[in-house]
Amino acid sequence: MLNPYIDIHPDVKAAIDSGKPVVALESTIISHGMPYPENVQTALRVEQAVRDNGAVPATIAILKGRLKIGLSEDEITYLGQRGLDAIKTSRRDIPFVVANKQDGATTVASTMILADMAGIRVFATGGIGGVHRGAETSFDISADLEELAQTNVAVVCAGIKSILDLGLTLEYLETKGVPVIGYQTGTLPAFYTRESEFGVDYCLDSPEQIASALKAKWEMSLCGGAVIANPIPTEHAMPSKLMDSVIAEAIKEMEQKGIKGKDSTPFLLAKVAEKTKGDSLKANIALVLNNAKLAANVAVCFSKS
Ligand code: PSU
Ligand code: MN
Repeated sequence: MLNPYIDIHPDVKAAIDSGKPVVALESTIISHGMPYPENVQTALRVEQAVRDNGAVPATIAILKGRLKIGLSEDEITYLGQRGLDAIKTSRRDIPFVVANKQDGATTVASTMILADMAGIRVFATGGIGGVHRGAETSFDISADLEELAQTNVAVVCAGIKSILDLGLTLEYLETKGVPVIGYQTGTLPAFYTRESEFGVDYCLDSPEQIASALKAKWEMSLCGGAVIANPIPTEHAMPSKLMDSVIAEAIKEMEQKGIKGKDSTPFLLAKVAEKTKGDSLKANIALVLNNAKLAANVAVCFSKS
């Protein structure tokens, strides 16, 4: 039974009730991941990409304390305009945002939680949180990883962004039993670039193969999610040397300013966009659209299986 805090958009509800494919989309990427108005334009284009590929989009957020599964165009615009004034909401924050009737932008972790409440199994975003560089002293490990360990939602992303420690993030996911699937690639994509020095656990070439692995996992009650790493389209990939130096500078500035905790990721994303004069934003938009398409294809196959 659904909890009394949830509102499901009628189109999403109709799709869920009739077993049609649905793709969840997060909202921290809208409020904290991109500037206005690109954030709103992108969120609407991502929804359209899901529709164009045969699934129903459900952008997830908390508005005035209500858990929203599927937003209207006006609600997406509202959230995009609120930007950093919306509360970046991860698992620990949900009850407070709800009790105080606030606006919360959901991270990967909390989007997975709300998608699961509504019975949505496939989710598309740009990048997931992970183990931050220097985590051996800062202990900064995203709650996204713990969520992937326990909640049955598959997350399509463009791999792991190198603001994070890719190797440690993979180790953490392995410990927690979370598979990292490369879509048509054996190497882990690093968000802005198609490749990194790390491999994926499984290279799968089709949405059908991904859907059947997910079905087998969950039918055996093996709890938890999966990371589906989809490389950025070649024409939008950024030079890896450039990104390495930009990210290193951004991390240095973050340390000098003493920025920590939940502010780290939004700070780094904004700095990288600033330092690449918007090129990284273009790449970000292209990869999210690409992920929406793959997620819709997987959701279609999953709904038939
Ligand atoms: N990575 C991106 N773009 C984003 C995020 C991560 O490339 O917008 C957001 C996602 O919502 C993710 C969150 O769940 O940042 C992780 O934040 P933290 O590291 O504080 O857990
Ligand atoms: Mn963190």
